[in-house]
Amino acid sequence: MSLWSRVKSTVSETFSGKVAKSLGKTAGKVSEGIKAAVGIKAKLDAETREALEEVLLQADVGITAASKLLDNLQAAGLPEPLTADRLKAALAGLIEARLTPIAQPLEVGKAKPFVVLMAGVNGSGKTTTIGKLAAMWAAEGKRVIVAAADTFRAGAVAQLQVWAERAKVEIVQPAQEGSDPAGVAFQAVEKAVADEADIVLIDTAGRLASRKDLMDELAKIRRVVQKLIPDAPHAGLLVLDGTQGQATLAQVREFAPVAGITGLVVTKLDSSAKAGFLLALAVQEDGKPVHYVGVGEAADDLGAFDPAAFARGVVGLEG
Ligand SMILES: Nc1nc2c(ncn2[C@@H]2O[C@H](COP(=O)(O)OP(=O)(O)OP(=O)(O)O)[C@@H](O)[C@H]2O)c(=O)[nH]1
Ligand SMILES: [Mg+2]
Repeated sequence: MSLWSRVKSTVSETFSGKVAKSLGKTAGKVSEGIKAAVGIKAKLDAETREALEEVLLQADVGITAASKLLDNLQAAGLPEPLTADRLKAALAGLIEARLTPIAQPLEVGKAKPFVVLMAGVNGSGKTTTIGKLAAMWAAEGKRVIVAAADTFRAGAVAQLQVWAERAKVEIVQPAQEGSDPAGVAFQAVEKAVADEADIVLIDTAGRLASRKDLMDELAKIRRVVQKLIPDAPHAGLLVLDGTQGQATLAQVREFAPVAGITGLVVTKLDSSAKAGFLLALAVQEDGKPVHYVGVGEAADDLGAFDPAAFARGVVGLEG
């Protein structure tokens, strides 16, 4: 290893670099598949197209998004002989273009306090994401309060407490296990108003959308918070487990109306072999913005969704 590359690898890695690396599981399949597909004919004919479609489907891109990408690729008229590198570069450009419209930052300065409700299925990464966001915003000098409104799972409050201590932010906790989650959310927002805090992050218990009683509870949290601030929660973030691929699309449809979902966070890209599902999210007509992606369990393993880094990472292009 040269001195320079050793220096580069020890100096703090950029988040985009982390994203590219974290996509290795998906990229491995895509990269090998592209090489094999191009190896057949070195041109983009029907047979190559079919092989590429198979590659995209394996990465969980989904049939609709895969067809659109391949139509774009054919329209681009790639020079022959087609090489894997040329194809990867072209595909990365097209993927980036598809994802750019849904890559939108979350503007937390729009209200004070800015109230964020987190929702999602069990284990999707809600509490971890709250911890990471709290750490990030606190480091920017914002005053953050987290609300432990997961009063359902034993250990959920303690888990959030660890994150709150680490991020040095305040936490509002239930009086006892099983307390009304809406009450905890109310108290946290009330405190944020009194203390002039900038951001409130409300953690909620994981739930399946098929449980109407539990979904009603999310609606109740929103209603109760609205008694204090009529246009709150200002953001409803649905946390999607990136390892679940296409299965997350149904979660978006089901949670959106009840939980007032305004945007998405995609976690566990580092463990996912199905990261292509973000393209399926992007081609949906009501495509929700993706604000953040998670690439690991540490506090700094969360960052804004960068479509260029994602696109290059997912096809296995360096840097
Ligand atoms: N590798 C990896 N693991 C993650 C990421 N985000 C969360 N996790 C892990 O996923 C597991 C579940 O995370 P939690 O934050 O507890 O998920 P949750 O949605 O709050 O879970 P419930 O409250 O039980 O519904 C934990 O082991 C986290 O460390 C990520 O981006 N990458
Ligand atoms: Mg949790």
